[in-house]
Amino acid sequence: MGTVETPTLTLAPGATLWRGKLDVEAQRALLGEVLARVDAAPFYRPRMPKSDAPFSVEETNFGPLGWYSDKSGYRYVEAHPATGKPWPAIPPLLLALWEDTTGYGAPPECCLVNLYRGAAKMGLHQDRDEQALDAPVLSVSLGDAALFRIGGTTRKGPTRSVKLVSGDVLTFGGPARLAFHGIDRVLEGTSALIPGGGRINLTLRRVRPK
Ligand code: MD3
Ligand code: FE
Repeated sequence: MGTVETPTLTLAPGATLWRGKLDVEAQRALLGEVLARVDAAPFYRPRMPKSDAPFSVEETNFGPLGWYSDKSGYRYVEAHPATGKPWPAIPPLLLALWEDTTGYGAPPECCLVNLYRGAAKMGLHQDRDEQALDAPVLSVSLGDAALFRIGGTTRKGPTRSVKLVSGDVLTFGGPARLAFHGIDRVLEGTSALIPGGGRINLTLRRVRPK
């Protein structure tokens, strides 16, 4: 699928960076699959639990379950909050990538799509709304480069910063599955891939046990 063999980098035990895994042709093909689905499931701005403050990131989802956040809390939902329709199917290119890289014996159930424009960022957090914590998480970066931060499984303690560029793929399994992570900032204008600019991150997760 237009993937290239590049050295993989271990960022932390269980956290693997497949730098440049998708070549530009594969990035364009994947972006096409993403944008075709965004027409039916448009980006919306989630809100923080309790405070109701808007995220700086816009989101949508593909797959049987979508990750959603509003004043009531974080949860997985089966339908788009604005259209009420089921989320579009996960792009086939991503299902193939999941098989290729994770070896997990069941497909992902959620593809969260994050759109970063302007000053959008994501604070340090853990992904722990899933029951299937034995499954790895897979992330694909498209568009502008970003500064990604990853630490350990407690909020305090050392972190490291890694620049992610379009076509990079990350997998987080085992001890890295509950690592704190976030996006400090996006380096605006570093890629021309996305119409209108910005960065799209696709995160694949298994939610329920096999
Ligand atoms: C490390 N998204 O949506 S992807 C998220 O680039 C999220 O949009 C970021 O964190 C983004 O929850 C980072 C990299 C990532 C995703 C999931 C992880 C890193 C992870 C799960 C466990 C550990
Ligand atoms: Fe996360």
